[in-house]
Amino acid sequence: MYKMAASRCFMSSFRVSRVLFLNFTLPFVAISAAHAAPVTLQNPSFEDTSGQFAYNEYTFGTPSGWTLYDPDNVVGDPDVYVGTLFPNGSDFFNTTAPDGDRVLLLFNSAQRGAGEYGFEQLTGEVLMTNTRYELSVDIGDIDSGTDVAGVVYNLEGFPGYRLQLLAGGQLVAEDHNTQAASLIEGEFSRVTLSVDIGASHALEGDAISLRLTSLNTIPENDVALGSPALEVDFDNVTLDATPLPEDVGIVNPSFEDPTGLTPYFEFGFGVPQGWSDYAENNVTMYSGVYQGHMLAAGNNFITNGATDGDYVAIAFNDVQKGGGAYGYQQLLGEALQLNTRYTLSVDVANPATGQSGSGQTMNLDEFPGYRIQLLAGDSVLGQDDNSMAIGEGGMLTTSVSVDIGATHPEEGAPLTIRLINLNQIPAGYTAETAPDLVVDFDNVRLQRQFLGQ
Ligand SMILES: [Ca+2]
Ligand SMILES: [Ca+2]
Ligand SMILES: [Ca+2]
Ligand SMILES: [Ca+2]
Repeated sequence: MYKMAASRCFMSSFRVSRVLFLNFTLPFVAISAAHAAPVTLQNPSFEDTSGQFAYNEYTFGTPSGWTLYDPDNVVGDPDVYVGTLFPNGSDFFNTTAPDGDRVLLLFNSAQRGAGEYGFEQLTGEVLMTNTRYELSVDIGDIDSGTDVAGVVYNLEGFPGYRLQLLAGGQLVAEDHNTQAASLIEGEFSRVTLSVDIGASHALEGDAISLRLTSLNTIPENDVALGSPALEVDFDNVTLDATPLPEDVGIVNPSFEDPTGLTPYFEFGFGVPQGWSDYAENNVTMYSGVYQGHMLAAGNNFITNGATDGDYVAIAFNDVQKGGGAYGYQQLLGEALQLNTRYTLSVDVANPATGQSGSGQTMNLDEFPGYRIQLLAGDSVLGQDDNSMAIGEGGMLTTSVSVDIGATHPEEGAPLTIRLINLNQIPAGYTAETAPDLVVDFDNVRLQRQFLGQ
């Protein structure tokens, strides 16, 4: 049926094939932790005790770099202590401090249940979009014990904790005691609060602060525990900001737009909107070399149909076999940026022999090879040169990832994507005996991820 006359007059018979739409969720792209940028914090491990009152293994007062958070005026009672503890590895905790010598101490025996309190810190950073923030801290559930002065403390149970990430004083994300059940008496546990800020956020540009508190909740089994003092300890606070991948705009990335295409049964012939012709040896000038899109129904050339939407791009050839690679390219409205990872993903199909809507069976038994390229100016930044073995009727996702460093000769040059049918004659065939040589494409995506300076 592809053997249409060059004049492209249309057959009058019409038969619609059964249409199945199957969509696949593509796997989440893992974000490389290597690009996490730590946010500078003051006294994040509570080792700086300047300005505090030292007493045996304790210091009392507000740790340098931190600000008291005490909306209910819990702190100030003589039996509420905030400051630091030097765990010796046997009393109170089974280990020494997770980092350095000291940990933050929030101790309360006289204002139990009187309100949440703790410390907060304003960072020098502002909230950025397209960024993952990870606030991590070691949380200690202190056990009962005897201090250097010989005083015995009942510290059974745990009063709860809260970690908060704020911008402009407004809450961005919090961990409201979600890991309490996994904390162990006498141990520290590292807890991470993670939040992804997308392309927009109401608090973008506002100064980031973080807050660590004791919920100061009286345990349900308080009497059985002997009405213990309520204490939470913290150590080794870190805040990482990792740029998230952002989508780069592509016109008609899934080939759903029929604009400018000439319909013919499940096909639309022509160069899809947003894309332009790419051809070696002017191969696409020949009748019998078809570009366009195809309604990719399941069981019709592509077993599971289009992976995104209803249509795929076609690069079909039954007359110029081996005559030169061809396909599509798109010049993007995006210039090459330094210190950036670009990841180009394309679904590539090897259509199987099947019957078109016109009733004609097409022999597509082999595969002529594909090439996916990302260019800046005239330079190929990265490519997949036919690395995937795609079974007949199958469609697989390829990913081309390239890291651009601090300098690049094509900095500022516009990016181009190419989707190519290599048009290679399969082994064991000649140009005369080869089946029709077809590659299909769908779901083109390009992401950029800032790698840091
Ligand atoms: Ca420490
Ligand atoms: Ca405890
Ligand atoms: Ca599509
Ligand atoms: Ca095939």
